[in-house]
Amino acid sequence: SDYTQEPPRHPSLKINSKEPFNAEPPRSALISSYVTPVDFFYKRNHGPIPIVEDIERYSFSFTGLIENSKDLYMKDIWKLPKYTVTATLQCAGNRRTAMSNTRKVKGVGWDISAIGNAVWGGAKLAEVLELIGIPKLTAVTPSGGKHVEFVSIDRCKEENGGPYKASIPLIQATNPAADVLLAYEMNGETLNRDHGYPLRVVVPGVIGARSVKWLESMNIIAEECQGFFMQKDYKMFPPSVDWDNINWSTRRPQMDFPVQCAICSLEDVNVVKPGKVIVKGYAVSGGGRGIERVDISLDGGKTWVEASRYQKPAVPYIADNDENSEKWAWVLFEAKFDISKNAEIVAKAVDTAANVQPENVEDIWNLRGILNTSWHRVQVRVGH
Ligand code: MTE
Ligand code: MO
Repeated sequence: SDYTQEPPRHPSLKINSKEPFNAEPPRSALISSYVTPVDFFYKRNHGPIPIVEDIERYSFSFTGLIENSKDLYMKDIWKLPKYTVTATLQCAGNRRTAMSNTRKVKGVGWDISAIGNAVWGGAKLAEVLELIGIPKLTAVTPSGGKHVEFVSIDRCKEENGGPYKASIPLIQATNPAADVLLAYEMNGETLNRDHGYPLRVVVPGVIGARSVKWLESMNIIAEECQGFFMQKDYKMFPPSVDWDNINWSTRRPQMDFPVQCAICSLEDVNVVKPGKVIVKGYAVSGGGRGIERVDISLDGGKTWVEASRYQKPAVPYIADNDENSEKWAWVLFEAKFDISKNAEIVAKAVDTAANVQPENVEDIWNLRGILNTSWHRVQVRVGH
């Protein structure tokens, strides 16, 4: 593996692992704008960043349970209508460090910023699949294909030097309302190398691991992808399962992410002056479920106050008339308080299906440290 040709990155990113490059922005960067700037968007990789030099010659292949295999070029993708979807991408490992602090877990450590909200531009996967003869809303092809597998150009050690891969059900891939994109733009600019240049998958509402970057091929397959990241990782186990008694086949690959929120305006180490404190952060849920409410407590969860929420209705350059165009995106929340003494400030969100975050991280502890969605707590000291 070769890390000598990595792209330049913003110096304020906090590096959790250098090779492969895994980094997140400071908390405050996430709340300074509704759409996360590309430079401050977390970067989650499992190998060196591939280089695609000749965009004219770049192609990806379609194989598997279809009549005829086919290669598609960027010009085939650019020809299709361009959709822009505002979607929050979140790594399943977001907030892992806090889970590991209660009982050790395996995986790259992350604070609360392995998440970002971007405007992705590209072709709808449902329309790309039509090019190879698979109609919209297909659950199974005549030859028994039920999943679409995305295979990358990159190479990673978990796959023994093979490419990163993942799959989603064909019915989701062919459903235009699921907004699955083959994206070539991020925030109105050409996708950069770190985020998947020239072409990546974006699966809104689903853990980031399924949004495969640097597409090399797509396969129509009968069973879900058997790759490492589908079968031996990114599964949610109960707290009783540890490395000596794990049976990976007993659990399904995680897809939708659960309701989540975090406070980004404060750090545990903050000493604030008595008076106004601003509690600001993000809240998001998976599967297209919106955020119904964000509750804030100044006394460790005994009493609560509702925060105000902000979500952009639609950005001007979005030529999309879907009324719900922001349903895959986070909301930013804010509440102001007067504080005079030390406090444990807590945030918890409720989604539109009335799902709530679990109170304690211990109850959702799992050996891989995924989906830490416990109430987010910040200890604030008041000083003079
Ligand atoms: N795709 C490839 N080819 N290789 C990877 O390592 N990482 C996945 C996903 N797609 C990955 C990938 C994971 S775990 C996440 S969380 C997201 O990409 C991160 O996307 P980002 O780096 O654009 O934020
Ligand atoms: Mo991830």
